[in-house]
Amino acid sequence: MFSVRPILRLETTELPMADELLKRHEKNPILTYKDLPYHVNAIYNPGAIKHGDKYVLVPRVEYANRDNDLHVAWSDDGVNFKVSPDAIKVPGTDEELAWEKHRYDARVTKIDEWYYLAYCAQTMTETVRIGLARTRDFQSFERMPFQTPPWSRNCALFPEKINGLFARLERPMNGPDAITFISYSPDLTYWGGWQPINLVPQTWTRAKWGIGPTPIKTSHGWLLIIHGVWYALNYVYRLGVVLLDLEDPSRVIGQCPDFIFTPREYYERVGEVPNCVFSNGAIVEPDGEVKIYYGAADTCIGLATARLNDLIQVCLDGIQPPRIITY
Ligand code: BMA
Repeated sequence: MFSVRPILRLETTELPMADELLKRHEKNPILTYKDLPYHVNAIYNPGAIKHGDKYVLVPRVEYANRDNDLHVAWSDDGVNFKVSPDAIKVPGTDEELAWEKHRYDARVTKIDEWYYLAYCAQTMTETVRIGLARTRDFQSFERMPFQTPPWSRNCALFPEKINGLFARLERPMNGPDAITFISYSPDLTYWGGWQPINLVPQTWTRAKWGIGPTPIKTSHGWLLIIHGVWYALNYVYRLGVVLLDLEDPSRVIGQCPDFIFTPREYYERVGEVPNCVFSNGAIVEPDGEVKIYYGAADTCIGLATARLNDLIQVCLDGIQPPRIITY
């Protein structure tokens, strides 16, 4: 668990505006299609974790035929990554592999000595469900049972058992009625006890919302970075943050009403899917810095950093009443 220094009530003027909590890295975008040794369309939406003293990303690579698969990228400093030229191989029968014409949006969770990758497994005809693989070293991978029937996306395992059971978040549907659920399992095969995660809807999440990276355990609750979507001319993808109860993570105990990150830079505004920042990977450093890796415009990868304390604070500040503007 990441225990943070006690949060003092900060003067309003000292706490950055929600939209200024994350600082973009000066080397952004840190990975682009040019980082593969052959012709690809895009690299984005990486899962992220530390393995020993190495930073590991599991990005989605979109090839020149527009199939998608997961690769591994390694770094000593969390900024300069080298991407493996080959996709991760998850052994499977023909039937299993037919579910996985595309693999993408992996959330990486360490439980005991295993790293689990919960990813979107999508067929040729775009039916999508959650696949699960595990590895100890990011070199060889074992297949685990499919986690859901179709349709489900945005899944992450919690990094420890809760009340003696594995726990996960996933979103069984798409569209405005899509609800993120928590469920529990004794063995990562049989799941039950579904409970919805009841966020207070905000305008910027109204089209849909889903989880971001694997939940982060803190002394104040499970910190969950989310994505939220609403229309401009097209969908606009932004990031937000909520806090879930440690014992019963279906309970939202804090929620920042504002988004904390929104497309502003050229590489976030322009690309395959414009106006999109989407994160499924974050790493918390021992000093409380959170490295948030994100896909920008479904085209490349950016890095933004925040203070864990600040992210918790804006959740605890709570749901603000609607701002009433009088003319
Ligand atoms: C979501 C997922 C993400 C993608 C985003 C924007 O629904 O498919 O992988 O980055 O849309 O296209």
